[in-house]
Amino acid sequence: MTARPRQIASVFALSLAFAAPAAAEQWRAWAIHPEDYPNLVALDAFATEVAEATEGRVEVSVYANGVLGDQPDAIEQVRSGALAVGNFNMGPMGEIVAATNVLSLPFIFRDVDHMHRVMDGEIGSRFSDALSEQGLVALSWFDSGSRSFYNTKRAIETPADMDGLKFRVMSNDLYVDMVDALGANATPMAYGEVYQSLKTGVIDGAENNYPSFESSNHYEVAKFYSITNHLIIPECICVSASVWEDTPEEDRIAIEAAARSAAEMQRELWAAREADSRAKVEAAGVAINEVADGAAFQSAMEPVYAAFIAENPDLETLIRDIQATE
Ligand code: GTR
Repeated sequence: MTARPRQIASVFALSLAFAAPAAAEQWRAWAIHPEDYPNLVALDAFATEVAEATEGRVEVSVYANGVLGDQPDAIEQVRSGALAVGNFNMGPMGEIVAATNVLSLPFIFRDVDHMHRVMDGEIGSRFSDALSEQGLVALSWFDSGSRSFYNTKRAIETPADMDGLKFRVMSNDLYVDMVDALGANATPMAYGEVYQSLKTGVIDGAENNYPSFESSNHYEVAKFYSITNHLIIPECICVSASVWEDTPEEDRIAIEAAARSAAEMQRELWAAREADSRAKVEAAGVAINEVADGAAFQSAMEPVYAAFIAENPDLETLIRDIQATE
């Protein structure tokens, strides 16, 4: 009676050994958002396509909710090869890859379509080259919409309304300069700490797109969302260069294709999620307003651009080329 299950078990073990060769590469992928977020849905599709297209030679496991560390930390882990993949926003990337700071200049893109035309064209490959010099291979670009300010105190109509408010920013000095230039105070802080800090009054506000404002629950505490659209920052699926070097050419081609389809999927899901998140926060009582004087926010950024160009003269051409892109 007992011989049979044992026999089955050994046959099973044997077939497993053939089905999943020991050589399968395990790639851990860092992501900051929850499972139902467009990025995560697309990363899961990426993982499935990679497994199929490489016939199981590469297995991607996606870790949501930033459980593998905060973003600046995760960028370092991917650079060192401790993690294989990250879905990174170019905001915190600026501290490591200087050229990507250009993407963090407020109002550098006129709208999301402009950002797509830039990132999907020749200029996008200049950013990929800069990333790969720092150990990161950008396989494709995700959307993260446009960011606006929200806070617990009042609607912002003009920069003067920001006076004295303390805003959380992502880890990048450029954002401190941006908030300073608007007459408010900036506190760089990890994304995961923002909810509690808003709740306890350590900060008065932050800035983000609708899906992040909603999925992070910041809207439960910050009831004023004022549309400034000051930042449009692309995100990458980035692979560790050291892991990439060890990946056979044939698999690289398949993985690149999977990353491109994941980006297409993410962009479609993104558009729908923006509308859903906006509706959800409004239903929860968030007052959303278009700022009265958008041009005042833009002109307040002139000194930020001037200081940035003075410090990074080699990046001026890149700025001008983006601005000149139709
Ligand atoms: C989100 C972005 C995250 C993270 C976050 C933040 O929009 O997708 O990668 O950068 O903003 O504000 O820290």
